[in-house]
Amino acid sequence: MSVASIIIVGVGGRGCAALQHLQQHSLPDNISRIAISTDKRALNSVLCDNRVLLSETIANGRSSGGNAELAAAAVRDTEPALRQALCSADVIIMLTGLGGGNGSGVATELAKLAADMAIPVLVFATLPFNFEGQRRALLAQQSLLTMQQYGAAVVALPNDQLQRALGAATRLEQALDASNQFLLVILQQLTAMLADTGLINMDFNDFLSVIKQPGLALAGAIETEQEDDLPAALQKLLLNPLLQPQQLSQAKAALLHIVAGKGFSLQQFEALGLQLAAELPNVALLLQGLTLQPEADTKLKLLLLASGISADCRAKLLCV
Ligand SMILES: Nc1nc2c(ncn2[C@@H]2O[C@H](COP(=O)(O)OP(=O)(O)OP(=O)(O)O)[C@@H](O)[C@H]2O)c(=O)[nH]1
Ligand SMILES: [Mg+2]
Repeated sequence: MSVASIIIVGVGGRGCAALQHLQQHSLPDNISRIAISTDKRALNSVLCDNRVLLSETIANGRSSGGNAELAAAAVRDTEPALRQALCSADVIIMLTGLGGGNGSGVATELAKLAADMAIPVLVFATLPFNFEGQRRALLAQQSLLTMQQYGAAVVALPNDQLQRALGAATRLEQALDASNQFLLVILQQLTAMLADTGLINMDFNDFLSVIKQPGLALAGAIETEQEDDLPAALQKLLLNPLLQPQQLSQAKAALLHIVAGKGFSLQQFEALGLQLAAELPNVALLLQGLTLQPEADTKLKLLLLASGISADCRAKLLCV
């Protein structure tokens, strides 16, 4: 059995910032990190395994200046190098901020290219703050839909929810850190789940079954110290505004992965499954896995990935 190759791609300014945050933390060996942008400075600010500078002829090594079409043209002009950089991937996890030129133009073109290369894609995409205006919001919405049309599972993370989650007085830097941290914990748990053999194993094909559902996806992860607190932790995870809890009930597929100590009981396993199932009345595929905690790690962990959120629900999401 070969280890799946996971490429995490940071696209545009937001994607590069998220990649840089990940760089400060360890991830399993089968993960490689690639930064992709028209903007040389943004690329050079990231420590990663590979960088692809998109068409210098079109963008002169600078940002797209909010021009998604220019950024998309730069992707097309750089296609051979992108194919080369991505061809070893069994899955691409894309991090980006929609509404900007690179974020929207590049992410959508990459979703198209990946579909052509038959590589599944999971996208974590921020949506612009309200104050950034209607134009960016519309562009972001279009990009969300386009990526889904190319078959990508897209987790939308509206930046406005950061205020709801953290409080209005939160410093901007803190809010952006929290958004990076939210991604980091999900990606750490997801990549560990795929790398480790669990007691009730959740493998790459389980993961693919969930992300191949058409529609929007949701993701969240949480860590706690106490086994008794797992139901409370699941509840807290479900209520995180960044997880878009109001959309969860539409999900058609979901996976819940638990990392717990040797004392974790069958009853606790079942209770968590029932607790989640109650939130997912439309789910047709619910996968639940368990990995026993490594000795050196005392944390209990929960990871939730849900997908197949319908077009109806998409419309609501775009209005929040
Ligand atoms: N949460 C979060 N959102 C960000 C961050 N940086 C940018 N964004 C969001 O992402 C959107 C796109 O911004 P950038 O990533 O800077 O733009 P870009 O993709 O580089 O596009 P161009 O510079 O126009 O080519 C913005 O409108 C913000 O809403 C960040 O560090 N954290
Ligand atoms: Mg930029």
